[in-house]
Amino acid sequence: MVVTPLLPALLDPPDRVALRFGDTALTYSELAGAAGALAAALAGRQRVAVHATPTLHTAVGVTAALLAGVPAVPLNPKLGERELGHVLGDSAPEVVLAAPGVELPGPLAALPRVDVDIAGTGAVPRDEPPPSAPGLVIYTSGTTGPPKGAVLSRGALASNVDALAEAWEWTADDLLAHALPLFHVHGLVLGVVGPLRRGGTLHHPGTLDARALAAAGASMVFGVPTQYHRLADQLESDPDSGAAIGRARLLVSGSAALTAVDHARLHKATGLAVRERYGLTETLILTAARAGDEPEPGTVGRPLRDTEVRLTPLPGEQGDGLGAVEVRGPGLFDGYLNRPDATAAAHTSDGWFSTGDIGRWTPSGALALVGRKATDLIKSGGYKIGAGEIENALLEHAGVAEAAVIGVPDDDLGERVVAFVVPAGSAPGERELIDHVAALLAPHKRPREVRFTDSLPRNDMGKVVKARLPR
Ligand code: MCA
Ligand code: AMP
Repeated sequence: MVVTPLLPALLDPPDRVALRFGDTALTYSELAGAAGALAAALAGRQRVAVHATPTLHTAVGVTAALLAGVPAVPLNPKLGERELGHVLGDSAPEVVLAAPGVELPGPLAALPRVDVDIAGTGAVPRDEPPPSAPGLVIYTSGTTGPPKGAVLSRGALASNVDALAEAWEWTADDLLAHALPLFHVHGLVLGVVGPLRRGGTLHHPGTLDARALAAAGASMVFGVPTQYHRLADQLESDPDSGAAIGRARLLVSGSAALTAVDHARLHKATGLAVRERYGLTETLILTAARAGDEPEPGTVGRPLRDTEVRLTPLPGEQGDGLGAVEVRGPGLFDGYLNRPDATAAAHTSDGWFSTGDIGRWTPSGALALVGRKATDLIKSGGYKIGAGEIENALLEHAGVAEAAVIGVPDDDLGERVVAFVVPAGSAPGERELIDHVAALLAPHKRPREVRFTDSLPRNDMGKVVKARLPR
């Protein structure tokens, strides 16, 4: 069977920059050489971990794994020891890809290491696995327990970025700029696989700074709302950068809701209306505001080609148009690694994936998200954070008798993590508890604030009622 390549531009390299990180760039020929050489070193492996710093090395490493047909597990380089131990135990990679000279944390350092040589020269393999083969395993938080690895097939990656290309009229001529982390769908699938599959260019300036972005000359920009919020702040005193950024075709926001205030501020500064798109790690992107549509702030656009989205009325709330967002389509994951129980629980009895989000349709056919079913999921800076994971970490501290973690509205982060703690005996210091969580989990999961209390509000069954905690 002839398999259509996932990254055709690497087989017939155009004369163009493929990847630029800061001041270092690789053309398509150079990328084909470096990733081809690395792919040869990976051939035949079952799974490979990638120490996913926001660098050219990570993009080359993941590209090589995709060329070699070896599923890649991109790892947040700042994972705490508990989380890293879990992810490595669960995904069992045979080797780790890392930039030369970079020191790896304990359990990762124990794996056989392959350094990413961005100057390598090798041939791109001509054979690749079928679209049904796994391409990436991306870890995502749930409400309780440790993160789960979502297995994304090569076909899901290809069809999703192709559907987005159609929605955004995305071509090889586009220069995409973003400063996203490379261990999540947003930065890695949309932000790296996306431009490489088109044969276009990615520029990663490190941060979504107004001047750096203005200098990039991007035609498309991707970011999370926290980045756009900070950009809007900068542009208030930098109209020249606003005008330069406004020469882009599209500013796209996702991973969390962009506020109407930031929509308006960015429109004023750049002349562009930000387009939102919506998705999950498990589903890839589901809906998007099209390039040709006038975006409606507060909505996340229409379903992508071949993606079905339905709203199932919530129990006891029929008739108001609100419903649980459930989906089917070619971008959906194959399941959570080693977790058939969790995979089954995430689907309805008739096989649709339950996103956990609540939405309604607008008269124009766009989806508006109005909330989430679980109060135990927090979105901070665009990162999904399970409250249970932080509560468990807090409870491991001798000074904590009870803990409840919530997301509190925050202008910059969307939500910020706040922990309510009933101390065991004399209260430990707030800093001590924050540092305790930071040692076990990724830094973005640590509470920004700890509030000590005598008791937590509980219902008759003894369950904590988070809605009664002061926000
Ligand atoms: C945090 N810090 C703290 C505390 N809390 N330090 C002390 N005490 C605390 N309580 C640390 C942080 O860990 C960080 O440290 C530093 O303070 C600054 O924090 P902050 O300003 O919040 O973060 P930032 O480093 O400036 O990053 C903001 C960010 C980031 C760039 C918006 O949150 C980000 O990259 N978000 C993107 C998330 C994303 O890609 N989501 C996609 C998944 P240190 O510097 O040491 O770390 S969703 C997805 O893929 C789906 C499909 C979708 O729809 O896209
Ligand atoms: P993750 O599991 O980290 O991929 O996060 C997926 C969640 O991010 C979704 O279930 C939504 O709650 C949220 N999300 C993604 N994009 C948007 C958006 N444009 N607006 C609001 N929420 C979003």
